[in-house]
Amino acid sequence: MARFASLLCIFLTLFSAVTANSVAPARRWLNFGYGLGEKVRGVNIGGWLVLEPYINLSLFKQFPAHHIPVDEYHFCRYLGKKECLRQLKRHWATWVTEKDFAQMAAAGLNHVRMPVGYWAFSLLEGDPYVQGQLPYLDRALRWARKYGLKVWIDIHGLPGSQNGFDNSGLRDSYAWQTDSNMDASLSIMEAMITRYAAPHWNDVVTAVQPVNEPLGPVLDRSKIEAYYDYSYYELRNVVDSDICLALHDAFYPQTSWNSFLQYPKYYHVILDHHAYQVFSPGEVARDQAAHLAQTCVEGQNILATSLWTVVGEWSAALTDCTQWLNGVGRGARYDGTYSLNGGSSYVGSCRRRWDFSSWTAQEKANSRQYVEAQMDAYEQGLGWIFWCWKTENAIEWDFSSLLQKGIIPQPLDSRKFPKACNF
Ligand SMILES: *C1O[C@H](CO)[C@@H](O)[C@H](O)[C@H]1NC(C)=O
Repeated sequence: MARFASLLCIFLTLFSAVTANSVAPARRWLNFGYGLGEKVRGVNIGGWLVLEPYINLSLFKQFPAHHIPVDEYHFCRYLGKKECLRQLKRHWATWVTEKDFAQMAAAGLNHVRMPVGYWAFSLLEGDPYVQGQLPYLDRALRWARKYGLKVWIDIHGLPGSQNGFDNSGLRDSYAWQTDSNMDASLSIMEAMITRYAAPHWNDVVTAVQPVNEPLGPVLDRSKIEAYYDYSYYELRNVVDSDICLALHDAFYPQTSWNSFLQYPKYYHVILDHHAYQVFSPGEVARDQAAHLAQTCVEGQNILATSLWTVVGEWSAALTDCTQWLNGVGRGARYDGTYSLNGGSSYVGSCRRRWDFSSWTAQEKANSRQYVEAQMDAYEQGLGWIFWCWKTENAIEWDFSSLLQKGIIPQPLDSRKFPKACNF
């Protein structure tokens, strides 16, 4: 029998026995005041250990225009392992440095989410990916420790891809839930948790996330839940760690998780919700008032959710204009050039959106107001983690750059546009 299926049977028996005895386990001290009013304010290091074309455009522009890889899988396949490793080593070594962590701390941030692909832990037969990421991840953890930042380790891509997004490593594939890919995923999840939930990292790694954005509607939800259950078991009962388990809502309503892994039988479980308003024609067509109204709805949804909630990804984007945001070779919905799913219709020109210096004062104000409203809404829960810390040229997705431009408030809780919602 496939490992996942047999594990599931063993697990269901074992787990009910174990948890029945541990209704009130000794809670070891958590290194951050989750649930005690301390708010998560963080950034994701996107585009680092998992490449995304829109985050570091020039890496992908070395290829002929008709042969641009759409994701890291094809990036390495086109270059071959030797050259891929050479380029990625340089990228891993330079994309973030100690200075970035110092700047994060100085900006008032307290969290960093670090996405990493399964291939950093284990390669499947025939994979073009290269390895060597983990020493760089460990070095980043030591910098985070030095500047008092807490870290979530997030498996952003699993074998076969859990969502078909380019940011899973392999675009347009949805094969995560085959027996062999689930089996491989379990081993990889165990390796990640064993390595990063170890006591040695407990002062800095405060959460592990076994998978990013499993695309609920095309997957089997019961297998997602089984994978989450097993991750909890691995973290608490195998590795014996009390750090948080962060679980993405799989694009289901957050409240639909209100009877899943609940306190007090389960504890330190965080529901990770991602909030973007640019990935459908209806969303990019919203005006400022409609974007803000939706932000307030997000805050209400968080208040209705029983698990601890962190918005583990969000951005300042009011358009999908950033080049290749929707994937290499795909246009933007905002200017009507999007090519998939029946296309899109024109809302406005994308040209000026790439260049912050050409934004009008009104556009700058809208952007800041949207950021402030989101921070307020997401702090109705445990807080937020912005996507990304830095980019090459994607202004609406670049916290460090928005910080310099005065779009991100400093200090983080100062407000130019208070009370967009009634929170
Ligand atoms: C993105 O990648 C290129 C090519 O490797 C590199 O030279 C460049 O500095 C990167 N961009 C940023 C903003 O770091």
